[in-house]
Amino acid sequence: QWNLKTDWLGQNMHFEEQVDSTQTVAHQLAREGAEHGTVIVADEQLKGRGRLHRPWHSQKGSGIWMSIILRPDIEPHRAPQLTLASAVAITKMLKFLTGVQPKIKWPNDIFVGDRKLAGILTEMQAEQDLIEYVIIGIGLNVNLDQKAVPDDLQDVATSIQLETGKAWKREELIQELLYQMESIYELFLQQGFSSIKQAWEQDAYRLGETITVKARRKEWEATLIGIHEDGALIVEDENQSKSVLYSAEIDWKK
Ligand code: BT5
Repeated sequence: QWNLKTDWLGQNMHFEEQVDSTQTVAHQLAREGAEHGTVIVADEQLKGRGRLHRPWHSQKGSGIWMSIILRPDIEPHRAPQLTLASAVAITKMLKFLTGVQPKIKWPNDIFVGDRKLAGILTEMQAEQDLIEYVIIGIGLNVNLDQKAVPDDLQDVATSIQLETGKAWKREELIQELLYQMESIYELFLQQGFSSIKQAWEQDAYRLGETITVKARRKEWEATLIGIHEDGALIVEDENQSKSVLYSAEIDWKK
């Protein structure tokens, strides 16, 4: 049914009509021992979630709502790099298949113009210095038309259909997405995050432009310089002083 091009990613695939959240299902399966590369896809989520318990709108049939269980043999502090690697896989798939020109907003958003097309939620279970599993949640709006966009997201969200003017088969997108994810994951494990840095920066949003940074309980204007070898965000303030940030929110004036 899925016609996957991967060696291992998604070879164990669970499809659900309706779930609260594919993340919750994935945590459950991972705790029960689900293998590395297990994928959960749902047609509809009733309680899709983003970071910090923000809701993720996941209407029936309108997008790819997916969670991937990984068991990487890396130090836990490197898990956020998997978010950036996944963003690169999503942009590659979009450029290759749909012609949409996506931009990555550090750390976990995919934008087209000023609207959000996709978001990534990475969750990890670790004991001391050992990762038990990582779950990569991907929410990608596919066939969401303007009428179906909820009021509070009217100026915020977009979909592949809205950008290209036609409906897309989700199976085809998932097939390519998993293929790109698998290749990038293998590169990441073999050669480290720095091997993906260039691809990330190539599609980064607002590189060299002024953005607002919220971090360390402060908020300031800075120039977006890029990312460090380990995926941290690099910004420069007006006094040419650089900051390397592992946790931050960035935004820009619309
Ligand atoms: C994210 O959070 O962007 C991560 C979203 C991950 C969703 C996937 S779907 C499969 C898996 N199962 C889950 O339950 N979750 C994952 P964050 O950066 O916190 O952004 C959340 C914000 O995005 C919300 O506060 C809204 O403003 C906006 N938003 C909500 N739904 C959206 C949608 N469908 N399209 C665009 N923006 C949306």
